[in-house]
Amino acid sequence: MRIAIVVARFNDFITERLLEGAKAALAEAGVTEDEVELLRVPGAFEIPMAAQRVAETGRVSAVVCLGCLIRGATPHFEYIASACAQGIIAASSMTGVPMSFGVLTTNSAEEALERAAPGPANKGREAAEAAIEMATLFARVGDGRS
Ligand code: INI
Repeated sequence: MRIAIVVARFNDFITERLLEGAKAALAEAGVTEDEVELLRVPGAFEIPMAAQRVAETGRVSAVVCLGCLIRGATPHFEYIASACAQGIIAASSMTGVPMSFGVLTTNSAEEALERAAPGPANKGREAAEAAIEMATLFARVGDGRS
């Protein structure tokens, strides 16, 4: 099973931890490193574009989307969070490839760190597990054309 991970560089002190959690979950599920396609993008806003592009290649069974938005001085927060979530859903609907949402939207860096800590609460791990489950489900359901 080939899986893509799209990870934002913005707030990389968090997103790299989400990436570690996602990679660990994929490895535990038997997905080898060769079967993981990693795409880095500038920020959460760009995640849906890259997710859609890699899904359109037909190479991957699911896309894990990882990012981190920390509410603060930026008025961008709501716009980017909304564009990211809606964009991922739209990209998944348009391509038929499941995409999971491992994008943190928190009030503080502390909250983000809690959700990016190693272990079962890591949201990158959770997103990877959801992606595998959905890819497995879709493989079982089929596309109705065979
Ligand atoms: N991108 C993030 O991933 N997280 C943020 O918290 C954030 N803030 O705060 O602005 C952010 N902005 C960058 C944005 O995602 C785009 O990369 C940028 O606007 C260029 O299109």
